[in-house]
Amino acid sequence: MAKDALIVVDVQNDFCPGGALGVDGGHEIVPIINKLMQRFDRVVLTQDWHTPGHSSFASSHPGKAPFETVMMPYGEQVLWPDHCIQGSSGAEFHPDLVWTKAELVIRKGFHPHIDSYSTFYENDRKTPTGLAGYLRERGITNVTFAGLATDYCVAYSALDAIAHGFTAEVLLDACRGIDLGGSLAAMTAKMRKAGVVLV
Ligand code: VGL
Ligand code: ZN
Repeated sequence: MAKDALIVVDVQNDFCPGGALGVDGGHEIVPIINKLMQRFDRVVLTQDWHTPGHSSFASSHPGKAPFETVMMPYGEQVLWPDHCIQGSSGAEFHPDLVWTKAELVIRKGFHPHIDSYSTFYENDRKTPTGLAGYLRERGITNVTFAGLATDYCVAYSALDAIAHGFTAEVLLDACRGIDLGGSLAAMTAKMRKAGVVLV
């Protein structure tokens, strides 16, 4: 029998309206996720957790604006407004998120020179966060995703879950997307093709 975990991705102030990288309707998923957490026996949260001056920030690249791209040693990287800086109020979980039940908080994006969308691997696709080992050791075989943003951290995480041999589903009602240059449609198609169950 499948053993399930709910992974709540980056429900942080900076990804909600009014935040540094606010996702439209980001706050609307908070009550939905609060209910979901009660239904799952195992809940993991992820938290985007960048160093000040992180290399994924446009402000770290003179002449570059947010949402432009640069080449990093590991490939193309979108540049973001400064967001989710370690210890800042923007990096805190949304104040209405009831996350008492979470058994693990996975932080990501804390290496100054590598961004991390996926909660399994950083954007160099080589540096693991340790989540796969944690899930395996606990006998978890199916992971369900909710959170922000659908087309970045949620999608990359769901694709990596499949790559690691877990079954994965994304609860679209409990996610909101950034949608940069068609990224929402592109990543949704990619997830479907990889075998992620989109609910
Ligand atoms: C995210 C862009 C930059 C996300 C994090 O949580 O989807 N997107 N950092
Ligand atoms: Zn980030």
